Amino acid sequence: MNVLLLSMPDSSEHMSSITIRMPNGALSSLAGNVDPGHRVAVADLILATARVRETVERLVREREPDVVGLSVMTFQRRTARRVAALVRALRPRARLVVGGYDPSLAPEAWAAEDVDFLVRGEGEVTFRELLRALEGRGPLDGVRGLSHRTQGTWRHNPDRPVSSLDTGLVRPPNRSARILSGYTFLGRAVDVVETSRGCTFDCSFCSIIAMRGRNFHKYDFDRVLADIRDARDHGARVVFLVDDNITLDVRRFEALCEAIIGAGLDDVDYLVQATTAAVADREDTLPPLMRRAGFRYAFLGIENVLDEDLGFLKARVKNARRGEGGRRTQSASLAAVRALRREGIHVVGGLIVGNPGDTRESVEANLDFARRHVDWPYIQHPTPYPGTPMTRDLRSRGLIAVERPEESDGTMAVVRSEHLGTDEIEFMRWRAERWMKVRHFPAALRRSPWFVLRHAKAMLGHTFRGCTLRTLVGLEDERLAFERYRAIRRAEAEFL
Ligand code: B12
Ligand code: SF4
Repeated sequence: MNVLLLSMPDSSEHMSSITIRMPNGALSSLAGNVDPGHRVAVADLILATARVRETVERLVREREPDVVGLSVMTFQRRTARRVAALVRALRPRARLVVGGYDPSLAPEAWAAEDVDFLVRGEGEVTFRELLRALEGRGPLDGVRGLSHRTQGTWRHNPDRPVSSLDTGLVRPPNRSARILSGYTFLGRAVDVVETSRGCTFDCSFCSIIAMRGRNFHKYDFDRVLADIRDARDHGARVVFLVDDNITLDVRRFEALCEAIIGAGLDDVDYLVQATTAAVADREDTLPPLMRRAGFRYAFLGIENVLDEDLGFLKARVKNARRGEGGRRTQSASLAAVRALRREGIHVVGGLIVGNPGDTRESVEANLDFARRHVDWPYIQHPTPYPGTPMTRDLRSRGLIAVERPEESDGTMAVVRSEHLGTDEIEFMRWRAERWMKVRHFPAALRRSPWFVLRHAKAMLGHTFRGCTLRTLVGLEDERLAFERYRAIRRAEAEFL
C-alpha cells in the first residue's frame, strides 16, 4: 500500500521554525515498523510552513496514498482537522488515521471528525496490524489500541500494553522514508533518537502517565548506537535524545555517555532533557561525561523555584537534592544549573508560571531566577492538556479561562491564577523572556556564526514581533506591542 505520514506545521513560541525544525520521531518510527512491501513516505510539515496547502496537494497527487496518517499534539488539533479535510477532499478513497498525544488522550475530540481510525498510545505495532487488517489479513476488531467506526459508531478496541522495547518488536526507525528536507538546529542538520520510553514520576501537568502509565523501558545500547550512527549517516550533526526522562536511570545515562565516546559518536552535538535532582545528585560525574560525549544543550525541568508551586505541579521530588541522611530537602535547581554550565553545557530552563496561587511577586521570582541562571528560557504556563491530573484540578477550581486547543502550546496563558488574569500572566512572561533570549545570541553566534549572521534579522524579528523602535526605547506602552504580538501569533497559526 502507499502510505503517507504527516506531522503538523504548528510550532510553539519557543521553537521558532527559523532556527529549529526537528523531525517528528514518531513518524520515522512508524515507517520503520510497517511490513516490507509498503511504500511509505514521511513529510514533516514544519519544513513547509509557508505552503502547507500546496505541499499536501502535491504529496497526495504524487504519492497517491491508500492510507494517510497524521501525528497530532493538542495545540495542533485545529490544523490537523483542516489537513484531514483537505486530504479527504483531494483523495476520498484514502483511509485517514490520526495518532499521537491528542487523539490518544482526547478521542472524543475526534469522534465527529471525518477520519477513519484513531491509534491510541504507542503506534508501531498497532499501525503495522492496522495495515494488515486493511489488506484483509485479520479483523479490525483484533487490533489493540485502535478505534474504528462500525455501523456509524466508534468502536474503541482494548488498549495495547506498552512495549517492553527489549524484544525487538519495535524495530528501528526508517529515516530514508522522509521526503522533505531542511531539518535544522541553528543551521546544523538535526535528528531525533530515543534510548528509552516512559517515566515513573507523576508530575501533574505531564501527559506521559495518562498516555502510557508509570513505567520505564529501555533500548539496549547496541540499538541506540546504531540508531545514532544511522542519524549521522543521514546527515545529522545534532542529535536530540527525545526520551521522556533519560535521567530516571542516571547511571545508565552515564554509561550511555561512555558508550557514545567509546563508539566515536562524540563528533555529534547532543541535546537532552533532564531532571534537576538527577543532575545535582551526580554533579561531579554526569555533567563532565555529558560534555565529553558532546552534549551542548540540556533542557532542565526546573518547573518552579517556589515550594508551594512545586507542590501544585507535583514536581517536588524530582527537583529536590539529597541532603543529610539522604533525605531530599533543598532545591536541586541551582546545583544542577551550575554543574551543567561549569562544563559549558547550555541550560534551557523549563519553568511554569501562572499557577493557581501565583501572585505578581511569585511570577517575578521565577522570571528572576531564569534571568540570572539559565541560558535560554523555556517558560510556560499551566496548560490543561487532556487527561492530566492538573487539568482535572484546574477545571474543578474554575481556573481555565480559555478552552481553545490551538492556544495550548504552553506559552499562551489559558489558565488564570487566583490573583492574576491570563493576560497579565502572559504579558509578564513575554516582556521578560524576549530580553533573556537576546542574551543568548552571542553564544549562538559563536557556535553557528554563519547561520546566526545570515538569520540575525529574522531571529530578532521573531523574538520581538509586535514591537517597534518606539516600544524598545520606551515611547510606547508595551501592552500595545503585546497585543500586536498576540495578533501576529494568531495569524501565524492559520496554516490553511
Ligand atoms: C521530544 C519532545 C518534544 C520535542 C519535539 C521534537 C520532535 N520534533 O519530535 C520538542 C522539545 C521540540 C517539544 C516541544 C513541544 N512539546 Co513536546 N514532547 C516531547 C516528548 C518528551 C517526547 C516525544 C517523542 O518524540 N517521543 C518519541 C516518539 C516515538 O513517541 P510519540 O511522539 O509518543 O509517538 C508515538 C505515539 O504517540 C504514536 N503516534 C504519534 N504520532 C502518530 C501518528 C500516527 C499516524 C500513528 C498511527 C501513531 C502516532 O506512535 C508513536 C510511536 O509509538 C513528549 C513526552 C514527554 N514525556 O514529555 C513531549 C510532548 C509530546 N510535548 C508536548 C508539548 C505540549 C510540546 C510543546 C507544545 C510545548 C512544550 N511542552 O514544550 C512544544 C511544541 C512542539 C513544537 N512542534 O513546536 C506534550 C504534548 C501534550 C499534548 N496533549 O499534546 C508532551 C506529551 C509533553 C507534556 N507536556 O506532557 N517536544
Ligand atoms: S519527570 Fe518529566 S516525563 Fe516524568 S512525569 Fe515529570 S514531566 Fe513527565
